[in-house]
Amino acid sequence: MHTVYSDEHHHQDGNVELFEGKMVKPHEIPRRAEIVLERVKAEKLGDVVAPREFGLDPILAVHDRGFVTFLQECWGDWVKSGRTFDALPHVWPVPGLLPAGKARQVSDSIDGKLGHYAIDAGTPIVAGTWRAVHASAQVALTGQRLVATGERAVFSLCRPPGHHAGHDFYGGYCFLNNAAIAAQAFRDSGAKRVAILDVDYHHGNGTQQIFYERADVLTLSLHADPKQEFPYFLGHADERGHGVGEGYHMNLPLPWGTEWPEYELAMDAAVKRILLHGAEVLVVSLGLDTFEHDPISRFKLQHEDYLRMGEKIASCDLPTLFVMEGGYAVDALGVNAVNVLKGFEAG
Ligand code: SP5
Ligand code: ZN
Repeated sequence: MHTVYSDEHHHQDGNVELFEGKMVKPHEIPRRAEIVLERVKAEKLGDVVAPREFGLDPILAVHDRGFVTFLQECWGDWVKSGRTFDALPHVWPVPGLLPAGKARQVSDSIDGKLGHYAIDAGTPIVAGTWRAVHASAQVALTGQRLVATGERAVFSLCRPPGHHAGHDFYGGYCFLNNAAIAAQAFRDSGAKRVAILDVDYHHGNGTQQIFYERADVLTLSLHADPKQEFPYFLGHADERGHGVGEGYHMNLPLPWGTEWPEYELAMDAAVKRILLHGAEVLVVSLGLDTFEHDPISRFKLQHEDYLRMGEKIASCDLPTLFVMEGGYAVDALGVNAVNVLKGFEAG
């Protein structure tokens, strides 16, 4: 299996995230991608290839133009306003703030803009953020092209991750939704039915939102119950899509403490739904923060469980693009990610 990788991710290297009431060192760090790359090479998974450049069009097929411009210009505006440290929001337009019928307006102030587009204060924007997130999307798109032109499976080693980013919002360490951009590119290169399976510990709220009213891209997410975990406000089992998209989203929330036997049952339900959809291609949002020693998560999957996860994904028998998402037990991240890919190849 080829791995697509770019060093550009190093440009996203924030100093702080707001976490449990404190400003702490970010969990989402460059070392994450390095250690996965090292394991890919050590295990001889296959060639490591550089991304091609597909430009902005496939990004704008998923994301709002004003939002993308904000991501491109944020750091410059932040610096112009006299700040030198990481850009984080501190005020948000909660739904009840505005009178009925009054639309939200984007402020001229960078602080207003940050609150407009961000869902959390855990996702720092720094000088190199746009450069890194643009490259991360190109890594996903390059993997998409390889699968669309005949590879059975490709690993897009994306960083920063993407599944919390929606049409016009960012957060949860995510800026552009790499998996959604790739899925849309599959549609635009001729696939009629696509599925996105999200196995990150956290609910893939951005992916859910982007495809919520569509029947062509089936989205499924296995995650910690939002009653207990980030992103807290959605990811419930009764969110099933809307309009023509009704029935084309599936949430499988699981409780803290989930181990492989329960996780496997949820995966079986997901695989069954993917096959029923008649998907021609599968995109996997591959988060490894379900690991028992993940520092911010509370599932209990073990190293070997990731081999089984890969076999289970292979049982869909579909051309598959793996897109890297979360996972913060950094020392174990390479082993766990590559175990999924090796399990897939054996399956
Ligand atoms: C891509 C990805 O995995 N993003 C995750 C972002 C999570 N950020 C907020 C984490 C809040 C965790 N609070 C700890 C709850 C105790 N289990
Ligand atoms: Zn996660």
